[in-house]
Amino acid sequence: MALLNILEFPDPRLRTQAAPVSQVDSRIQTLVDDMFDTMYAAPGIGLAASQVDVHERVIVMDLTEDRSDPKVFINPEVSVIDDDLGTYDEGCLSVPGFYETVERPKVVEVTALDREGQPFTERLEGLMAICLQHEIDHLEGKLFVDYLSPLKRQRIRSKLVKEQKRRS
Ligand code: QAP
Ligand code: CO
Repeated sequence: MALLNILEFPDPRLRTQAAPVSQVDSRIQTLVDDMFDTMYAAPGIGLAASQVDVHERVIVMDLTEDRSDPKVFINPEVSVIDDDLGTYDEGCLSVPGFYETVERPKVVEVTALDREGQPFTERLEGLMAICLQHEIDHLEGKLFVDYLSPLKRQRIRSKLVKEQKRRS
């Protein structure tokens, strides 16, 4: 059991593009396990490795209240099934305390490797589809605040910087 430090906006390390995982070995499995510990402790429903300053393409997710459906996506590739868009009030462990409406495709298909390095393909919709797209954005160095107006983003940035200074 290990808790990892979660980077917070506007930390520039969150802008790093993550590299593909070349081999799902015990190092990656330990990272996955530590990411679940960190996400469940927060608590959160999704976490990308970028958020814990590991710039490799690894995502963990569990939308259930009782932590009964842990999902791992390594090197995820997502394709949009149709161009039907939906909105959701998204949050992020790297943007604590802020929730804003973001629009994304409603249904996607993902191909990825699981914790054992086995490839799988799944069609996702609802919160699963939203959360996966949000987490894949992290791997590209993108945050949900990037979809907001510059004014809203700047307000969130100022409040978080103030809070971070207060804590340090
Ligand atoms: C990403 O976010 C997500 O502000 C996962 O104070 C969220 O787990 C994708 C959290 C919603 C789509 C929709 C946020 C915890 C957790 C906070 C999270 C906070 C404490 C966020
Ligand atoms: Co996030």
